[in-house]
Amino acid sequence: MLTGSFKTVVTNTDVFVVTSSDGGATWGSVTPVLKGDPAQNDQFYPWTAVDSKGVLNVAFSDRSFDPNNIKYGETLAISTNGGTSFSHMRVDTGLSNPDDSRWFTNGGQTNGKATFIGDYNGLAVGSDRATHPIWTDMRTSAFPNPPPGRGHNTQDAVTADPSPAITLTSTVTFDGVQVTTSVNFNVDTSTMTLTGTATVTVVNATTMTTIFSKSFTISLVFGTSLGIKFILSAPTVPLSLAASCTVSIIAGSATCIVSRNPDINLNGSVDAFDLSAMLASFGATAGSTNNNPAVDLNANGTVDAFDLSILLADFGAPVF
Ligand SMILES: [Ca+2]
Ligand SMILES: [Ca+2]
Ligand SMILES: [Ca+2]
Repeated sequence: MLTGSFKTVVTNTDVFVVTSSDGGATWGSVTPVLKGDPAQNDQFYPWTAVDSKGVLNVAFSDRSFDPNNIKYGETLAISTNGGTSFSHMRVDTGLSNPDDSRWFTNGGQTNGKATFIGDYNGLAVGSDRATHPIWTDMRTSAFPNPPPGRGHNTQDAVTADPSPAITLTSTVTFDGVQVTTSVNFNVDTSTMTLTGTATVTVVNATTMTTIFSKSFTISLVFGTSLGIKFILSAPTVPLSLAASCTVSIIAGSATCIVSRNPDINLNGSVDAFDLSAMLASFGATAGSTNNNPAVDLNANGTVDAFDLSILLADFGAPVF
């Protein structure tokens, strides 16, 4: 029994799985789909679907993204071991406020009427193993000017492909050369791996003569972080360049930033050697006795905080 205002009641519902292998005569242990911080606040309206490879998908509304436990997003949890453990990802791109109910409110005001966000969510998996969670979405940005007497009457259907292609081609002029970075990756959420190819091409910005070109084969496990960073090195002479690439599994996108190579000693990792090399020249400019152009990562003529932030952001990232 709940007493007092529904606005002030503290709730913390969760989503669980429990299995039976004998037609429901007996049941195993109850397993929470989310644990720790991701399970904070309310998770509700779960739906499950199993794909052709036996991967268990569970989608549900999730208030863990709002510290106030009001707005909800949508989480997709994935188990490759029959529900013993789960990885999870957020699949919505904007939170919904249940007080913006489409049926009984007007412009976000409840007008003393009950809010209503539907009776259940849905989830289906196609023969291509793409998962399709569906929920009542009430973000105001998608429908900022609802008709009079209606709430923010928008609903989204969202799909999450287990093997989406992530591609990027970007060209920048840096350090007097033109650098083109392209990536083409696939994501396998059942093995949590990112695989594909990346190419870095460096050409003379004036003559367009190729100075360096290399294609990299990449396979990286992204784990539960659902994001990954890696460095593509382009060992040009006299100063080695690099593209620092970040892939967001959730956004399905990649970005690559070109700089001088943060793996300053070219030993295959961005590490303490590189940091100490930078600190030895910190503050140096062209005329300084301790100047080292290789550690001026952004090529602005000074070994400065910009360079340090690039190195720290790349610290520990694998170098190809
Ligand atoms: Ca919870
Ligand atoms: Ca290094
Ligand atoms: Ca600099």
